[in-house]
Amino acid sequence: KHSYIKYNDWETIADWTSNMATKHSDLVSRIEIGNTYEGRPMYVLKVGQSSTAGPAIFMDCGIHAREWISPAFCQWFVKELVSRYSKDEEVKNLLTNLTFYILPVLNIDGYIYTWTTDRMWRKNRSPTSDSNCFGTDLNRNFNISWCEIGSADIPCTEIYCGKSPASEEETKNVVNFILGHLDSVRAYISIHAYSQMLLYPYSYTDELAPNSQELDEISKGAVAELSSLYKTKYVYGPSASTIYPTSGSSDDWAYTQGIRYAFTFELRDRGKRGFLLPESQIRATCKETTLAIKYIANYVLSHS
Ligand code: 0X9
Ligand code: ZN
Repeated sequence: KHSYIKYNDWETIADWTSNMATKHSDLVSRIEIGNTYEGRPMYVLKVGQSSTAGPAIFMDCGIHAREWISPAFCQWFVKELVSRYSKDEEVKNLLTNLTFYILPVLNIDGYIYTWTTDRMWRKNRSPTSDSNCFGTDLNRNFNISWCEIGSADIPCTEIYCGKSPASEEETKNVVNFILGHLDSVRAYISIHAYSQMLLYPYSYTDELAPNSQELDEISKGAVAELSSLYKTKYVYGPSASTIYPTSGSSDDWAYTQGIRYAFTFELRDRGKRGFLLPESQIRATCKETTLAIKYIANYVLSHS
């Protein structure tokens, strides 16, 4: 049975996407963007008052299979939007004037594998040139400085970049969706765990992004909002120097497609439980993160 304060398995999440679209058909529709390597449909929930063709925000969760708090957050955020639409002027204003595209689990095959076989699995589940090793790191597979830094062309590593840029079905489906919506998508937000960080481009180089000052200001505001609830400490900054350099990541790719507001969140905690964040922390983590995302959404709305 689905719960916002538990980790849900994929089947439960898939049913939930269908139910949200049915029960809240005025605000939510479900879009299939293609299949995973193992053939499962990938779903994006489009949330907003469908009449408006305004700006849009794309958010992905669950690129990395073991980061269970990430899909939990995407589910929570959709619930927050639909349940507060009629009672909360801020949410009403957001949903009237912009569209959220929310991908609750990007790496579905990997997510299922963490439930059935290996809780610490990170990558997707496609075969590689090494018959002993499976999986590409989808956050190294995008076509931006592909396989140059903070990634490896060795299939058995956790940061394997894949056999070519966007070689993976999951990557291709996201790329095609974004390219098809480039006229409206103003922000790309990728949700990971853990470390309590808010990162903005670039990650593939130490150079500062053209609007890095603006991204820094937004991050400062978003982190202030997040911390206002439970005093959770976050650091923010350019990804390469704040966490470590990576190439082929989704945020840098989106940014170089012209999406000027690109962010990666690393949610709770700072390492005590790490990827095994207890269910008792889902509610607080989702509540504080919601404040940060709303802050970014309000900024994007008033600057587009
Ligand atoms: O290594 C990663 O992909 C991210 N850390 S995680 O522990 N969730 O795997 C960090 C990504 C930093 N790079 C970008 N923001 N591009
Ligand atoms: Zn991650």
